[in-house]
Amino acid sequence: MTDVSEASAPVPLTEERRIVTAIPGPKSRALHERRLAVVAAGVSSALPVYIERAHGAILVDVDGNQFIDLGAGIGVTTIGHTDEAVVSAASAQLAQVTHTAFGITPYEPYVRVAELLAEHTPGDHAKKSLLVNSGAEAVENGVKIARKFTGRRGVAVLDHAFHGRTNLAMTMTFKSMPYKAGFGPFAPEVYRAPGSYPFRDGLSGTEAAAHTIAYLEKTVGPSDLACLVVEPIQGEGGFMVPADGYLPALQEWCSTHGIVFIADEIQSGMGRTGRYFASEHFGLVPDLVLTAKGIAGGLPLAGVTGRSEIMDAAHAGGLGGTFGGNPVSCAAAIAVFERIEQHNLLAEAQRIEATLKPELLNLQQKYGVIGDVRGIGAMLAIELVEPGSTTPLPEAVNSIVAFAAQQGVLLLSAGTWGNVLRFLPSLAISDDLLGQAVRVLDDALAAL
Ligand code: PLZ
Repeated sequence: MTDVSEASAPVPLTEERRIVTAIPGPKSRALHERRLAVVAAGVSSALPVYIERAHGAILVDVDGNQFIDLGAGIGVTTIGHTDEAVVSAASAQLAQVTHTAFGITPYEPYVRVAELLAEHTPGDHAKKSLLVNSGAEAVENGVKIARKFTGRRGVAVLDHAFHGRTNLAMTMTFKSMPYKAGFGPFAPEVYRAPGSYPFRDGLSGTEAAAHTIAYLEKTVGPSDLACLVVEPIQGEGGFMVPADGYLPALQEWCSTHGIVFIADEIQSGMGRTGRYFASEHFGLVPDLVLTAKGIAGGLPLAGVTGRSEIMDAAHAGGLGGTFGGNPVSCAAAIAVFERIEQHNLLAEAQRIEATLKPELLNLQQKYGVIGDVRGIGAMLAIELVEPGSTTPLPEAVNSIVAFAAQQGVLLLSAGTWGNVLRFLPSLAISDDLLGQAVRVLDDALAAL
């Protein structure tokens, strides 16, 4: 090991939940005062406890409180916070070469990440990749490449989608508040169709797909569509697992009409659901796969990976960016792939589902407000409604999130109506910590 990685090696934390002050504690409150003076109001924080350290599935704040992290930085630290392999690979790369701009002078780690993405994304066809910095940038580039390849302009997306916050990605995102309100004008040529939301629409996959397709055929027509962009399991929208057969029917329609089928696997990918990509659960082989979040263990990196003939449609120099595929992020990503293989982390996602889902189903028996329990692997959710109805209960979600925070459990909400609690822990979380989190959730539900 180099001096650098030794200096930055994390001191082991105790794997425990521990609350020693009011939440937020005095140091967090003081930091929050400073922040309010200088950080734009539009940037908000769900839980304003300021984090000083993190490891595995534990966050430690500046006041010494320790939280069980069921959010993993919105599905980013999938293999755990400050994973040793990621820290040492990134530290070594940082000391070796931090930046050259791949578009000026290239380096090996970018090539290696592209090889790993080609190997692990669905399908055996020849694949190529572009690396960028964020999920939104991957979305923008996926659309850009699909347009260039097809010579068409239309972009189809689904109800409840989330694709990012840049102008095109924001346009493709469903929800107005907080993502879009007042931020127009929006990008042209984006067409939104109904999707599959079994809890709310009660449709089979075939029926829901027929709706989506009929809607797009009437409103835009397939010959004007460059691409259809779907999250195989919608993330911010509320972890909806589409009905059986829905996604394959969409993919088939796309391939019949020469529409590029793009899977936004930014939240659902990189092992989160117990397969490398959620597309695999549905038998999909997308033309392009978008990755970000979990790919680099917490460092900013995102990718567009897909059929070589589509990816190569863009002329030399047509794709790029200053920081895209940064060497330190690439080194971290290589370590993430190795870690998933060496520690059989896909099985850990299955373990988390096997531990957590039955507990959530038990809670559903006990509390009528849990209308639906859904998800795959370490991407699970409950939807809270007025008992016996589908009327959303966002206030209940807010109270549970606040209650859990006081008890040292960080829970994230989601959903178009803000009435979904999502569980997306790191795959490193122990069954013991999960059990503690469930007991806190039980108490929070009882306290409603
Ligand atoms: N596509 C499916 O989940 C990011 C958003 C957090 P970026 N989701 C978390 C927030 O409040 O902005 C996301 C996603 C899917 C695209 C994105 C966008 O990825 O890396 O945040 O740009």
